[in-house]
Amino acid sequence: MLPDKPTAHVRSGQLTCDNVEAWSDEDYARASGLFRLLDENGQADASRVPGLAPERLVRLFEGMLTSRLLDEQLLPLQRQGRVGHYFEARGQEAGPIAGAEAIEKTDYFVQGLREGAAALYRGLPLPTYIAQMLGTANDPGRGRQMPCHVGSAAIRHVSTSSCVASQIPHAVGLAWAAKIRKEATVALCFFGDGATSEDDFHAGLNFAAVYRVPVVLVCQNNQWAISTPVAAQTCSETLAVKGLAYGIPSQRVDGNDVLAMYATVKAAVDKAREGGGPSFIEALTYRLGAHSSADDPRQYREAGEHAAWQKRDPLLRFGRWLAASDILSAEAQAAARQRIADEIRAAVAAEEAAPPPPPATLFDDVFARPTWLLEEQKTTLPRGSRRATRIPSKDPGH
Ligand SMILES: Cc1ncc(C[n+]2csc(CCOP(=O)(O)OP(=O)(O)O)c2C)c(N)n1
Ligand SMILES: [Mg+2]
Repeated sequence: MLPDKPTAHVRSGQLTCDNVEAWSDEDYARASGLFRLLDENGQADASRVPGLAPERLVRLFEGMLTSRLLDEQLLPLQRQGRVGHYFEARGQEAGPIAGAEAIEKTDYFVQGLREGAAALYRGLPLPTYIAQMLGTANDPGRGRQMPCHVGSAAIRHVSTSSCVASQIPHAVGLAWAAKIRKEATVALCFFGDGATSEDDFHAGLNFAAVYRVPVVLVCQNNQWAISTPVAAQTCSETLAVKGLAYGIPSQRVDGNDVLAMYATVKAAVDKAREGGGPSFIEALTYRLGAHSSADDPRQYREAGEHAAWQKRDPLLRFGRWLAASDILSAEAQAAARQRIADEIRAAVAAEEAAPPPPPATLFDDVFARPTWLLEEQKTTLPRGSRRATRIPSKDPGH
């Protein structure tokens, strides 16, 4: 699907770029057009649908639904002061779940702000995910990160680091390390349209192309970076054409079409694994919710725009196709909604009963071998602060 040029090689320690050919009209059309398999009414040409078993297609739907239901339950908890801050993924679920399906356990998923549900899809237990949201003692990150910053070494899911675009060099570095070690590992990295104006984006793409690393870069173009519309973000025709400038095969895809996203990411991942180098994918989508729980998009968006994109909801489109294809009926979809919503409610209830991380854990994971200074500070923790108390959270903004 994505072409395999230009090529750059590192030969005997020396970097050389050769065989650099101009992009063809076809390559350019991939980056400036819009690849889609499911139309806006949820219909698809059966001969073009990726050959996934029905169980995988159901799993994709349930993965997207889980993301949606987490938003439906956790944003209200933020409003009640029970979660510190929240970033919804509503409307953008297709890309991350398709990506999670397209990679292997040994690959890295490097998320941006709104792809946490991909960690659940790749095996993170739901209670651990909720523990991160609430910052309880069961959070492997020991409550040190903002909510929605889930990470897990066990499943190779890299937490977002809050600084927009900083995950791009991280993902490129992971992929480069895999290449040096001759491991068949791919890094799949997500970021937003706003990230494409950051220096880390430019450095990351350039490095990825020159060193031909096995990274797949997915830009979730949800058309807004807080209140900045994408038209004010760039003068490029599309975001995907930026990839071509760095020598990276690039494709623009309907990001609300989970089948097109899966087909595109899978092709790019397979190519990267076979030594074909990086790919750049622009996923055209829309942020149906606010930027975060500290934002009100009514201040800067037209109501009509939102209504139009609600009709292109990725869950509705895929749900219609699954029902029409006799893979998952509307009733079965409603039952899945009920079951997953109950699981989330139960996980939240259980985790709200858990204590916060003990203050002494502040000293853990700072150095592999703690310094004498940290050891001393740990022993001198004031008595009163050894027992943690839960403080009702005030949204810090982001
Ligand atoms: C380097 C940096 N600049 C600014 C911010 C504040 N900020 C947080 S998210 C965001 C917008 C990001 O937009 P985009 O990349 O399109 O991702 P989206 O929020 O749409 O998913 C900004 C400006 C930040 N976190 N880091
Ligand atoms: Mg954006």
